[in-house]
Amino acid sequence: MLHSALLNVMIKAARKAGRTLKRDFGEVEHLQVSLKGPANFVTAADRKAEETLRAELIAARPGYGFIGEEGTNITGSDTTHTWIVDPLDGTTNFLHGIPHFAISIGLKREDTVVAGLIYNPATEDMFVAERGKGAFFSDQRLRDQRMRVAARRRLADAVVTCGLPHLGHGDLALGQRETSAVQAKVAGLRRFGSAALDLAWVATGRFDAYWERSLQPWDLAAGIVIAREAGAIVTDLDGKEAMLERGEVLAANDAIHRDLLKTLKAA
Ligand code: 2AM
Ligand code: CA
Repeated sequence: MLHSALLNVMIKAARKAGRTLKRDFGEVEHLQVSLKGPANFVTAADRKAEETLRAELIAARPGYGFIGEEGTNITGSDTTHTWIVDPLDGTTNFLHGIPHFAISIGLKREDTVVAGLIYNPATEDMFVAERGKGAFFSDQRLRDQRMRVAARRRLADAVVTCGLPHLGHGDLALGQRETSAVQAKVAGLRRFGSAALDLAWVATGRFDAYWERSLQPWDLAAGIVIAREAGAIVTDLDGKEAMLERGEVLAANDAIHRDLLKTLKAA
């Protein structure tokens, strides 16, 4: 599979930032025993990755805007295009030496995300999509396999992943009502800690569905186009299109999406 010039730009940037992140992740594993912990080190790794991504993406598409989780906010001369970037999604996992984290790069044109890339440097899992052109997966062994959401139609067969409120973040009572309601109906409920990878794993069919609240645009942008191009229905928790504005998401195939939306609304 030959990727477009646009995807090649995104892949090159992600691989470059990913090499450094992977090296830093190796260091973090050794820092667990120090009293101060690796927090400052991780913040530095995060910033360094954003700086690499910004430099690479702006060099390749000079006019585009750029919004990054670590605070970069550039308005470009071409105001129709904006990169929406999370240099390290799943920071808590990274900090704890858990190899489930990702670089997420979305490209928004006007109000639509038209391209997305999610890359886990620890496993080299890479998920890419362009609007209208399908979604593709590659890793160390597999090259560019087309992705498709899982075909399971019943909640009773579904393995569902979610995000959960945690210390100082989100509505704990609502989270508990929602997880209880879903738990009672599904084959399994999971919490992996990276919104980007949760969406990517729905696209590959590993998870049947994913929902979460209290997210930021950079957690979601790339994953929205990747999941959609793999055949997922992706909406906010009202069943509408305001995922980025409301910071919430539900992604699944049509049948599971319909039933899960009903379950969540009733919770
Ligand atoms: P992060 O690792 O880049 O912070 C976990 O539920 C998901 O929520 C992760 O993708 C995490 O991204 C994201 N998230 C967004 N805002 C967050 C916050 N304020 N605290 C913790 N996780 C947050
Ligand atoms: Ca994030």
